[in-house]
Amino acid sequence: TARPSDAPRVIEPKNPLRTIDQGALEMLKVAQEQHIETVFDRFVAQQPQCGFGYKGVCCRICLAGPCRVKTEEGPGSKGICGATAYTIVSRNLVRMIAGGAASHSEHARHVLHTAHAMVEGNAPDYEIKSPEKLHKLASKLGVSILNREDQEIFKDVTEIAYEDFGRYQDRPLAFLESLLIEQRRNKFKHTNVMPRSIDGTVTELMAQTAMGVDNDPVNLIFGGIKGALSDLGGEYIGTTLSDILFGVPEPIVSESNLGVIDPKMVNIAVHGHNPVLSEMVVTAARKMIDEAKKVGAEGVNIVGICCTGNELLMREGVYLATSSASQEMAILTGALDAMVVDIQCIYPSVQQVAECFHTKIVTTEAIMKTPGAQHIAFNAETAMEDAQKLVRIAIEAYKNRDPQKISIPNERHKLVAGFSLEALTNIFSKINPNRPISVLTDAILNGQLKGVVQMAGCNNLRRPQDESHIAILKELVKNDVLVVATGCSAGAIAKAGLMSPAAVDAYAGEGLKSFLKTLENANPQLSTGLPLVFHIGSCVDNSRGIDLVMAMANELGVDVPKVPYAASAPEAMHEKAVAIGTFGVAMGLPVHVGAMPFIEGSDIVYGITTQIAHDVFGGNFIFEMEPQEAAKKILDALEYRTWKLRVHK
Ligand code: XCC
Ligand code: SF4
Repeated sequence: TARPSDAPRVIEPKNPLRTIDQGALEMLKVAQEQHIETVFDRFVAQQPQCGFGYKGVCCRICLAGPCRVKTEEGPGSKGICGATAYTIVSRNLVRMIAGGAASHSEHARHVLHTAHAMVEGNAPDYEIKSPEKLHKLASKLGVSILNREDQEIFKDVTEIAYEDFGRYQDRPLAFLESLLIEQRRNKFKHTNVMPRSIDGTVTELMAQTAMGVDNDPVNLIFGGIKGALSDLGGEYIGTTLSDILFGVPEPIVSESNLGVIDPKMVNIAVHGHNPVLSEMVVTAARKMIDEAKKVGAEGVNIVGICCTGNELLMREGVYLATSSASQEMAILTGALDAMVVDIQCIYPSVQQVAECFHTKIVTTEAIMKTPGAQHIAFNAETAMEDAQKLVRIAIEAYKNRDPQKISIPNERHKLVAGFSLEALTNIFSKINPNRPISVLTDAILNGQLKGVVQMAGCNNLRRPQDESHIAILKELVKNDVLVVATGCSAGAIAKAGLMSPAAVDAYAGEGLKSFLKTLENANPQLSTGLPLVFHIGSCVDNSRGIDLVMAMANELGVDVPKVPYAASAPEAMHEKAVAIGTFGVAMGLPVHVGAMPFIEGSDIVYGITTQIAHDVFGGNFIFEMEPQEAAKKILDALEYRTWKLRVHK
């Protein structure tokens, strides 16, 4: 069990060079020379962070608090109301999950509103880009597709999605159910964690964790699992509807790291998570080259940051400039004319950094504003017009660039992204058209691959940015693990040049190498070759990973806890990551987390997450900060499953 430590375990807490990203490191020099404060300085200034908060034993959910659990015994071992460490720790954890579920779902709701506006004829700039995906989803949801217009079908699908959010309380989430294999559906029903509405579950969790309500850690954590499953339900709505509206990702070539910012172009960074507006910005930019030329630029260059970047990279091949911890660095290049932000993971500091340059920050969502930044409200009805306004702001700002202040790192790396489950299935089907997923599962059964790991999650500066992502990735691929990646983990890998076909020879073990080569030979249409790591998308696209693991379970004829598939969030930061990790465990996966969540203040809660969860759901958390150790534990978990599978086949 856990050994509570008194303060966060931070690597070299006083060292301001908290990144291994070469592009970010170059910009960090500029920041230091110009005395511009960044996240790296603020991280150091926060050290040492509060040990009570870190252990999860600080409660401030009622005005009698804050209460901190100070001792093991006596009145000081409880909050004023009598809440013990296990109650306080689990309540805090569950509220983080609720926050994550709310975030992902709000993102999905926004895509849904846009889809709904479109089928009602109120969003003329949007269309159904993937009727195939619509038909497939509709069939899974029980919506008739025979002799019906796509618009009609989509309307029914959006109705079901709205019901999932909250209109319906008498049945489980339809989208979530359609994603699950039967064994998991039954498991969630029997353990009473199947959510009935996303909004209802988040509200219920807030009520359950309020002062003087639930204080049973097991009941609380099970509530958290239900919250995490509604997070997944929301993610899946986000992914599927985005695919229908903007297209299902297919392998696509692009580049990553700050060197993609082009001094000769008007540069616009799109940052956040939601593709609904940024997709329009990309289209608008392609049409506005002439306007850019009028101010002396060669064109408009859209670059992505965080998951908006991932969404656009996957579908449009937009360059991925950088990821979460280095978002300020894009502005420090002095050549970013505008940063258009939507929601989540946007540092409030970007406005302050922008004020040292000519860069315009523009917020676009009603729930996300920044003092000093311009706000252009997104409106589905006038999306293209709004997008053009945004591009025009950047073109105007370009005129104010200070050439003295421009310094763009040379760092940029080729990559291949766009591996939706559909794309992967298509690649596998060239070898086995009838049972495409067996290509993957057979490679595991015959020992060519050790299994699959889904790398996900953020940056967390307790360790140097990207260091853990890269170290764990290298260890996994060397040991013949097929890695799929999302979010800022995918960002870390891309920025370091490891999402390229060229990286295969340098880093893949023999088994993985031959597996990828076989796929390549069967798929001559993929002229670029296959990369070392398959980018499966943004944070909400972690649902694609779940889709993949369900397909593998089906193919193998087993429940998920037997599938050699693990997840890893080496540098988890956001509440969303807590929710994702939790649904991973509920799905039956070993889930490595490299940034300790705030639970060490209670051995009971630690035990529930690492052991009891395993007994009930077949998945478990692996908390390990040290990347080499983490890789070893992930490999062990995979090997155990693979061994058992082979024995029983
Ligand atoms: Fe945010 Fe999605 Fe985390 Fe990156 S990985 S820091 S949540 S952008 Ni999802
Ligand atoms: Fe303190 Fe209890 Fe109030 Fe929490 S709910 S702040 S432990 S009195």
